[in-house]
Amino acid sequence: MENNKKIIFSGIQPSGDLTIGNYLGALKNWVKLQDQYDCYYCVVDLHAITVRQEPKDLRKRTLEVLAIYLAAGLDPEKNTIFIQSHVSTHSEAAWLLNCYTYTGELSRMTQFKDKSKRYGEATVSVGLLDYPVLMAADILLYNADLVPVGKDQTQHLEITRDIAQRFNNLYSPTFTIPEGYIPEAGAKIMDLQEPTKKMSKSSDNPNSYILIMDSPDVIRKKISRAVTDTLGIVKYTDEQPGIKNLITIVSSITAMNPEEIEKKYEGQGYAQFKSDVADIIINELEPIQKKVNEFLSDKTYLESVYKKGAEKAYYISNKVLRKMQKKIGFIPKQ
Ligand code: AQP
Repeated sequence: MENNKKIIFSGIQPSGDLTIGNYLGALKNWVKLQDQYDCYYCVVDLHAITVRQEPKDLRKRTLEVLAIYLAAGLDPEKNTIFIQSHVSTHSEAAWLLNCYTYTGELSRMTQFKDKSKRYGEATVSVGLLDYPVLMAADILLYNADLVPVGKDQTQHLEITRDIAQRFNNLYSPTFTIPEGYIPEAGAKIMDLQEPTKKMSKSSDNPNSYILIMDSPDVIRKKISRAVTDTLGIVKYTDEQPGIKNLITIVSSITAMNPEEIEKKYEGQGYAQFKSDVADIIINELEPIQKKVNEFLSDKTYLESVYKKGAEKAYYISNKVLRKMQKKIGFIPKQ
């Protein structure tokens, strides 16, 4: 369906169980965009295998992530929701774009440097180095105008823009040059144990994150163990990164601003605040968890969603892929 809405592309890797970082930083905002934009939301399983995945876990998580997209409120009638590996144009376009990307550009990426350090240089795959090129293919194949990204992903978006410009200059205008889209309520949620680091689903320490599917008891325990400080004042300041992070979480769930939250807990210690933070998270997640479980028990429905999404995504992206092939000088199939 052609329309004049701006196009958005985004995705989450099924590389671990999703955290409230993924929910508050990405999903909750995606839901707000679905009426205003033409959105493509993808479960990026091809990206997930840039680090080793257990096949049965990957299979299970891919469906779980899809169920979470739906449970969080993404409507498959309004958005194109699909699984990346079902749409072969992504891998094909990534190969082509590889030939317009320099190894120097890729080896400078912070995520590549961080993950290579973490997993050990000897086991770093070419796929991990190539991650940004696949991401460029994802975005450029749909001529996305906007890409909602967290701060951690802005470098990758820059490289997407560089690759697109390079291709456009070499041949003729082919790709829309995408812009980053940082939503107003786009919070960055930090690690509960090391609040100067971002909360990450692949962290080795389960106390560092809250999963979307964590039970109320687990959420209470993790919040009560969250690192704070000895000042005893609920204040939104860089000097108290742990408390600041908890305020950010409350603020992005309740829409109360940090000043209102500070005021509410004036003169109280951290115990009451932490107990309320846990309740707020539990209340937000409980209905989503219930829906996730309902979706997961209806595999036929999930299948119908991802099949329909992949068909539409293939149709749109194949047009752009063919344009790329033609400009490069490949002989058309028919
Ligand atoms: N802590 C966070 N705060 C705000 N937003 C976050 N996102 C992730 N963590 C936070 C946003 O979620 C989207 C999808 O992320 P991804 O799964 O593609 O990869 P990621 O950003 O690398 O997320 P993780 O959890 O840290 O994954 P791993 O550990 O596998 O690398 C993005 O929009 C991201 O900004």
